[in-house]
Amino acid sequence: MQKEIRNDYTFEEIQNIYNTPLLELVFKAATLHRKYNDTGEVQVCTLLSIKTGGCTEDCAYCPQAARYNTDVEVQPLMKKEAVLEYAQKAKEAGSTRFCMGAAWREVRNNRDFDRVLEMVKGVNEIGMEVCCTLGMLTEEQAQKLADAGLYSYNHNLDTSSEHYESIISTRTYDDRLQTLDNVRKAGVTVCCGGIIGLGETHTDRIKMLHTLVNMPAHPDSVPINALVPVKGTPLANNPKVDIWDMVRMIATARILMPKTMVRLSAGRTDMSLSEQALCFMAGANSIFAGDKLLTTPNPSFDDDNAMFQLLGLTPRKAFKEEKQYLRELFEA
Ligand code: SAM
Ligand code: DTB
Ligand code: SF4
Repeated sequence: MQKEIRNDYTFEEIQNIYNTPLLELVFKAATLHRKYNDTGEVQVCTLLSIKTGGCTEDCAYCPQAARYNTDVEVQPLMKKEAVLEYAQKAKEAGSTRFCMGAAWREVRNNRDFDRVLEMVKGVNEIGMEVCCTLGMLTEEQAQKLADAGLYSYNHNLDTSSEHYESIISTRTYDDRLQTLDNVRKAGVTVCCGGIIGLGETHTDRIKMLHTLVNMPAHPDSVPINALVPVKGTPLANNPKVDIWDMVRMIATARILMPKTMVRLSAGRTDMSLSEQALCFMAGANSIFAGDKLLTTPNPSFDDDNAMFQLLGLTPRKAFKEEKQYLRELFEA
């Protein structure tokens, strides 16, 4: 029998999975999901933009790039106390993972970074999985974050290396991969995924999945974002992402990386309950909760609570042990 946890996939193999007739694809993904994960559980994560806007980069999708005329107000790095208060509230509302985002190209070794390290320590002490997304990192910076208690680092590939060049010109795909390497070396778990709706082809999506699955170890978390088109950005008029594309992407990610947390990330405000249910069926097992992502809207806590009730889902506990015995059984 073909092993299920692999990092030697060929492009053609992934293409075949991706092009499976949709219901068959969802069935396969749901079957693997059930085998490796508790399918009734969805992790609830909270995002906070700790430094907003004014970014030097030219990511065509991003409302925080200084060069685009968007409604985002520039805000300097938040105070540690305000961040910890927000994290505490998020925990009380049932969130187990707290992700702090900064509109930086890269981390610099300055007082702002020292403050972020303090925030990481504080959130860790509150008892949440603490995650950051701060742009590019050196190996030393990744180690400092690890020492402060960082659980995970989010750094997305966003799309294929070929399409990347038409979306961002101020850094390279290799820069992204280098940061991910630095994170991995520091022993911090990797959160890495992408966005659909950037004008990419199906081949670009398959290539991105190919890069993700063949990393030295599968990312522990793969966010799948649907583009949130924002007025003022070059992609403001891109067409709405087709829900079937989202489902196909999630299902393929689930089949390729059975044990990974697949996050149904940006774009949920435009999805109905039944569309989100399909995404969970196809293997998504995490969402961002709270009425704001970093700068754009997200469904409210109340709407998400109602969705969990309706679908019989429960929020996943923090640092929950995976079903180790099942893994060992199936990997033998
Ligand atoms: N500045 C850091 C960086 O780019 O790595 C961290 C923050 S950045 C906003 C985090 C991720 O948010 C991006 O990599 C991208 O995948 C996602 N993102 C940003 N704008 C988005 C949008 N309009 N729609 C969907 N995802 C978006
Ligand atoms: C990820 O992949 N999606 C989240 C998180 N990682 C940091 C961010 C989505 C941002 C959507 C646009 C905004 O709200 O500014
Ligand atoms: Fe800056 Fe990150 Fe937005 Fe790119 S995605 S413009 S690096 S904040």
